[in-house]
Amino acid sequence: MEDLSRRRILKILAAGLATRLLCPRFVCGNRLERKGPKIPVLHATDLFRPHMDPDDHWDLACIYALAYRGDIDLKGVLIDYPPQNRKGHNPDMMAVAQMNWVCGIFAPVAVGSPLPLKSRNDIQTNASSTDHHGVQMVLDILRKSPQPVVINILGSSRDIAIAGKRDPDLFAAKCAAIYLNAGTGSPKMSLASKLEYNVTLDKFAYAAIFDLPCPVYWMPCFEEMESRTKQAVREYGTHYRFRQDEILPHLSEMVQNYFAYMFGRYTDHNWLHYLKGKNDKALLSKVGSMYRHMWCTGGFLHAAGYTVSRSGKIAPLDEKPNLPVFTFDPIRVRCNDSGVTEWTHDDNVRNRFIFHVRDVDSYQSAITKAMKSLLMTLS
Ligand SMILES: [Ca+2]
Repeated sequence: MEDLSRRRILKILAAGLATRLLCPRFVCGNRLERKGPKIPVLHATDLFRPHMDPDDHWDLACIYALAYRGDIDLKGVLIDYPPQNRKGHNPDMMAVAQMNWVCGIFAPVAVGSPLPLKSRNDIQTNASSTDHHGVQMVLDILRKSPQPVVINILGSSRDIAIAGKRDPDLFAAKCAAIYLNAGTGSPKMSLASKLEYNVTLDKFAYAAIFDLPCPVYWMPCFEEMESRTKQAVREYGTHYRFRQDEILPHLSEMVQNYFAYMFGRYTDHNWLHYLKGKNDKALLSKVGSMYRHMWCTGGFLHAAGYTVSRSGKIAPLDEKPNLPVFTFDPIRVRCNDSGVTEWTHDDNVRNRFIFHVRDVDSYQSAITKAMKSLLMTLS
């Protein structure tokens, strides 16, 4: 009996070693093993139930897929306080609970400040501890993390701006990078330009992010607001779109249920049983035929150490892949109190970068394929 167990253990160890030798960088299969330490990530998002723009639910699934693969250590999810005119919308704790459960991880979740900034240096000294639920989470995660943390901003910049202005030394030491998904990437915005939605959520906060003493990877949502109506891919805008049935039917039954629970606008508390139930095929087929506008995917991959080839392959950055479909270029950038930006290329700058689409013809298909392969790793 003892011999049999020993033989089985040796067999398992030998199989593990063979897998490592056969797969050059990562272990084969869905659960990947990173060479270096996982990148700590804090995800700040305007994720609501019922949903507003469902792109944040797609983004949440992508960030959890990176955590599930072992690329990142998801330190927490910070959800914006619902905008003033959206009283029926609550921070979607249930979507976070579902993704935590699907991935077998335990990321905490907090809610952002309801108080708009009064200036770009406003740290809201009179705010209550509930007002600063999210700000405290940001500061706590940065203080406790042995490694510097990447912060993704997908909605309002408010909580990250307050945290950064309250403790700039902490941000200098412990914020690895902010991936700022907001604004327009035209090199010189006119003062009359229409502001992008995430900027309008808190203009002072958006401006404050450009002041912080940490690297900022700026991901303007559009090159200019006029390109939104044309829906074209532009060099200095992250926007792309995809038809949802390019990806949805290829996902696991549970992940399809995660999306259906959001698309169905359920506001009950049945999140676990819904996740484990049968797929609502009629609902999934209806939403499958709809297009989804997206922005943030390239930044998630870049923060985790990847880029995307023009054919849609996710490629490690340290292998310096040929012809990536996007890069981040060093820039000198200024943002005034009204959220109006002005920037120029500058190879000497080490802490400000702009997202640059290197091939506008293949970006949309490449990034959609990359997202599909990422989400298909979730079981
Ligand atoms: Ca968003």
